[in-house]
Amino acid sequence: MAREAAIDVVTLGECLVALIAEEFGPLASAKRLRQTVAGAEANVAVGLARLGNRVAFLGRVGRDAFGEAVLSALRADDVDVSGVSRDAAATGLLIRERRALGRSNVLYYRSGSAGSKLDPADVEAAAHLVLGARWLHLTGITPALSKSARMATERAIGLAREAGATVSLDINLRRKLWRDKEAARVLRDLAIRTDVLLGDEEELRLVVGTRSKLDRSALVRAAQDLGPRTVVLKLGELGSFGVDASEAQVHVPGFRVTVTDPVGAGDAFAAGFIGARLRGFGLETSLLWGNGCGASCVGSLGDLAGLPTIDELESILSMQSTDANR
Ligand code: KDG
Repeated sequence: MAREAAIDVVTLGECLVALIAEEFGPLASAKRLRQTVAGAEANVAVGLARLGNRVAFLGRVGRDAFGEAVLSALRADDVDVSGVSRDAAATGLLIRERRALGRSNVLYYRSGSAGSKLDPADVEAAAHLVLGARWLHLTGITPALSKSARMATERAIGLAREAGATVSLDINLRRKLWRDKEAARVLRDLAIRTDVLLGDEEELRLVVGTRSKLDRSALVRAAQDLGPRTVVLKLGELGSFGVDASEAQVHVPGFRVTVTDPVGAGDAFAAGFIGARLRGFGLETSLLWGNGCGASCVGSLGDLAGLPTIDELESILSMQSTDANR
């Protein structure tokens, strides 16, 4: 008898409070910091929930006010937080500036945080959620947090494999958390065991292990050779490029959009892409959904504010046709 999945997607990692400078410029002179909630996997969880999916987030937060803030934000979007426990350590915090041009500097206050204490026992305690899900989404941030968080990631893959769920990995290289050499080794080892691999050019090159500049086609092919059936190269404002088991490669151009805050766009993209896949859409439409969610996200300050509902996404998509229709 077919098993009715209680949850569509499970994801795990560290959800933090983010204090984001409201005005542009260096953090040292920021006057106002806006309190929001962030964390790549939690962003994807909220993005998928807004698209109508049943999503569970696993992790730890502190028994402090910021832990409360994280839980309230996830609950407000109907993300299942039954797999989030409260830890004696503090909830992780990040503070970031806003830049009109170039990357924004980020300060992390997360070493030894509650989120970094995630361990395989947390995944074991939520095994029913992972075993009942259709999809497990991971990012390269969680294994960079601590040895126990890395082992939790491994355990989640094991359970998802047992359940026959699809496993995706968004590389999300965070150089403030680990060195390239270790990141490449660990992330390649994870990529080998995933079905869907997402990353930008630099991240895919790191995982593939090449210093040479490959063209898009060769890069996604090389990543596919590691094991994932589907590889997505995120191109920012230029859209996205992907390959899947059909072997066809597709480029879907990005949306023209006024950028208020680019951070979180990659997570929004992942939510859109996975959301489309879960509805049975092909590669091209899934890339389009990813682009649409990414474009919607960058229009608002903070990672979560601009994540679209399904109605909002449909209205965005009606403004753009795919390559095939041009
Ligand atoms: O992708 C956005 C994330 O970078 C942000 O929400 C914080 O998860 C985060 C991190 O570890 O950098």
